[in-house]
Amino acid sequence: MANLLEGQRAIILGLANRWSIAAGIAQSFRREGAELILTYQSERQLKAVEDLAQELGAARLLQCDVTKEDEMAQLVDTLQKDGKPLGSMVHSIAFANREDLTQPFLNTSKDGFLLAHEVSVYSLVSTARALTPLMTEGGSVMTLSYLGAVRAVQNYNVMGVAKAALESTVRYLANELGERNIRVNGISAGPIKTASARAIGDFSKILDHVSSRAPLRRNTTQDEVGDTAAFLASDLSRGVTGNILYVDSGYQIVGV
Ligand code: NAD
Ligand code: IMJ
Repeated sequence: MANLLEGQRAIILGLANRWSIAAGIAQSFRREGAELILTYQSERQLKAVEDLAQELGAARLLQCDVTKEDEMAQLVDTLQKDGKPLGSMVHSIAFANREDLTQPFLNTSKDGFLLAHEVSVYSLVSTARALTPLMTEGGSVMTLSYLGAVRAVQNYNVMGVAKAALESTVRYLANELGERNIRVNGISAGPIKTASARAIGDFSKILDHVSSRAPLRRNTTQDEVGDTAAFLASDLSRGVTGNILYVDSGYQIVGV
């Protein structure tokens, strides 16, 4: 079969290092022939992502902190000047204050609640508003979610509430953007040891718990998420929008 994304321009937001889910997605997209535009949050990630972007054969590597309007405007300006239509956009960004992922949920501060929602949810709305005008031939928008959106997962707390809002955002955006032939979906990934996960205590226990109970009896990998993302970016998924696809070894379906 021909490469799924041959000739497609794709932007992937949220690359921090080679363990990032965004890196797994970039690798799948590249293998399928996409032209890659990668973004990272700040200078802090620059060294790690520079080498990675080169390895991945990225066409562009741009800085974009989603809380900074000038950086968002600069990003859109750069892509507009390239004058090529965008085929897909991947949103792989989340943040909450560490204390809000360790303390009781009841103690979540208003600032912490708003920060988590600004970075992890509102940014899907703002990036979609900024970038979908470049999807002049239709397109595919996707974001990353987690089971904590629909279950009470220990310590996930305010991030779970934010992911619930993110999944709802997927449905509202899908409903509006459908008339421009732009599809919007979410991938709910099983636990993966990335920088955002490593910071969580006992993460190895979570991985062992899931891999012993999931139907596939193993943990999820970045490349499994990457290949589902490639499907969502491709014409193979042309009839799929407003959905959350679980890439979690089947863990989500299991009961006691
Ligand atoms: P990661 O740390 O590699 O990626 C998170 C990214 O968010 C980083 O690149 C970080 O720079 C970026 N980010 C944070 N604040 C930002 C801001 N203000 N502006 C721009 N970027 C910002 O970790 P990851 O696990 O690859 O996370 C990617 C996505 O996958 C997140 O939405 C996360 O919730 C989701 N997810 C992760 C897992 C897991 O177990 N690792 C499971 C399901 C879903
Ligand atoms: C995160 C916290 C608590 C439980 C968790 C996670 N479980 C999993 C994650 C069970 C799988 C990872 N995950 C799905 C995330 O979305 C992580 C988001 C995140 C992580 C951090 C750590 C460092 C920090 N802020 C963060 N903000 C968001 O300071």
